[in-house]
Amino acid sequence: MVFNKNDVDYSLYLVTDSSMLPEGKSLYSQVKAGLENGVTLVQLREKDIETKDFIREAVEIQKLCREFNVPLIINDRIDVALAIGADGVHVGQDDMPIPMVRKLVGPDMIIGWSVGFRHEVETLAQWGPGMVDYIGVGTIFSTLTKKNPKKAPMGPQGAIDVLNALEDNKADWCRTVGIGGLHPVNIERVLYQCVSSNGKRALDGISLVSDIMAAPDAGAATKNLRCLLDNRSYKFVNLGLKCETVLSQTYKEVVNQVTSNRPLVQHMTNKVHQNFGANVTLAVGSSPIMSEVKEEVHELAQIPHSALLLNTGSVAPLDVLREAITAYNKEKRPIVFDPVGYSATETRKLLNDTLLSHGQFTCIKGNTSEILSLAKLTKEKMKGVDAFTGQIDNEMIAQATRVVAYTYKTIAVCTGEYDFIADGTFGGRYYLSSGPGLSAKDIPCVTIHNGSIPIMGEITASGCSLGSTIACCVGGVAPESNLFDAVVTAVVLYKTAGKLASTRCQGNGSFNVQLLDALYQLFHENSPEKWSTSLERL
Ligand code: 3NM
Ligand code: MG
Repeated sequence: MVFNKNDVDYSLYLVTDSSMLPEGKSLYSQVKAGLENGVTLVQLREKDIETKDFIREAVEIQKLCREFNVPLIINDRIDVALAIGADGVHVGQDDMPIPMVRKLVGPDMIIGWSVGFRHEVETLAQWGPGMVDYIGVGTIFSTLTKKNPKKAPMGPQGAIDVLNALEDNKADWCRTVGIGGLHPVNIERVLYQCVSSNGKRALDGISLVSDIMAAPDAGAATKNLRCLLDNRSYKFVNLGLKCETVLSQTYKEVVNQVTSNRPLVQHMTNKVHQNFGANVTLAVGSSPIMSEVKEEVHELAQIPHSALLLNTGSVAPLDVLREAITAYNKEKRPIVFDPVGYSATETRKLLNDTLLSHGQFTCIKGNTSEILSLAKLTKEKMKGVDAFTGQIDNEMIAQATRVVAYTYKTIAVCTGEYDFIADGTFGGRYYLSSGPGLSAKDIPCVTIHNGSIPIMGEITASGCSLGSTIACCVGGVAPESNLFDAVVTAVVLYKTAGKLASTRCQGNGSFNVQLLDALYQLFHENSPEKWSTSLERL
């Protein structure tokens, strides 16, 4: 085949496996169905086969691929690739070293390499162009397809690290495909989240085995994948900074919608927060349900206007949390994530990172310690779960909030005397090959202030209950609404209530009660033109 290896379309890369074919299907028929419906690259991967049989199969599949003008890559077996004149080879970290592969196959053949870590990218960058043409970035999620996996799943965050390493090392010639456990339920999210931090690079495609090879209808499966790749719009979010010129109008509208829709807010939260959070939810016109039952998460997620508050202060078992994330993501219902004490211990960090890689969150809310450590801007351990008290300026907090929003493609909220809210959602758009161009420092961010309210830090669960309030607002607005506006409204409402309560209370006992009363009053009056906070766009 005459093709320019620089023009290869990596968007939908099928890797074969003859051990998982459904009854009545052959390797040939599955690959053909894939090619007919939008597969752009094929890799023949046979782990247990005699050379003679591999060659016979490779020649057959090569003929098929040529009919569709799609390149054929051979896994591991450089001899087979050379013997049949394949278009490329793919090797792993434990296979033949890349410089030797290149020497054997010559300059024109595509070479692919499995990469999971930054140092591997540094190596390929040192080799320079002309060695590795593309990398399989993985394993992204756990998969049963690869026997004896040697790497732990990296999640989208690990893939972002690899993309960043490519950018940092100026390896602009190297294309990328994500691989490992990719299925329609997570592909949009992976494409959406995996963008280098400078905004310049996104994945060039996805590579997968079982979703097509094991599909009873491989044609339909491929068509579905093709749709996800071509749509480029993640319907989970529906955003873009609107935050209308007349802010009080925006707040009023959000409160009106919450009032008429009365969202059900499922709380998976810590024991300290449970009772107060339920009362705060009621105060802002919503219904709380404090359920940590795995069996009912899907049912709850299907209720119109449901939302999930996931607070990791003291937690339900991991499988329950993961199932809840899966359920709310599946129904495209909002999740507010509160990574309590993110960096207080290694255990908490690991738990939170595991959850963050498991799903898409509408909003991530934390105090300065949590947001700074999520943004990797501080290595300082938190003492307990209290907010960071060291010297820190607002510019740095704004930057950390933007980094968290950008990294997790979410609306990030950092609480403190000044609250910061950044919108990293890009309106749900996602990209192949080149990213949105903007980096974290370019995304919208606002700060909200109404003077210091020290007593806010003297009661338990005040931060957690802002999480409840946000969940009520993002759950309560109409699905086509701007969720950034909903988050801003929740923060402004809560802050105004805090201020009002602080002028009415006599100590932290009555502050608790006054805070609930103030929320109730402000929400039900719904006269935001009287609210005391100021909002500044940064
Ligand atoms: N390589 P599925 S993961 C062949 O991480 C392969 O390098 C991987 O199969 C890597 O799409 C993998 O069925 C298997 O999860 C991917
Ligand atoms: Mg190999």
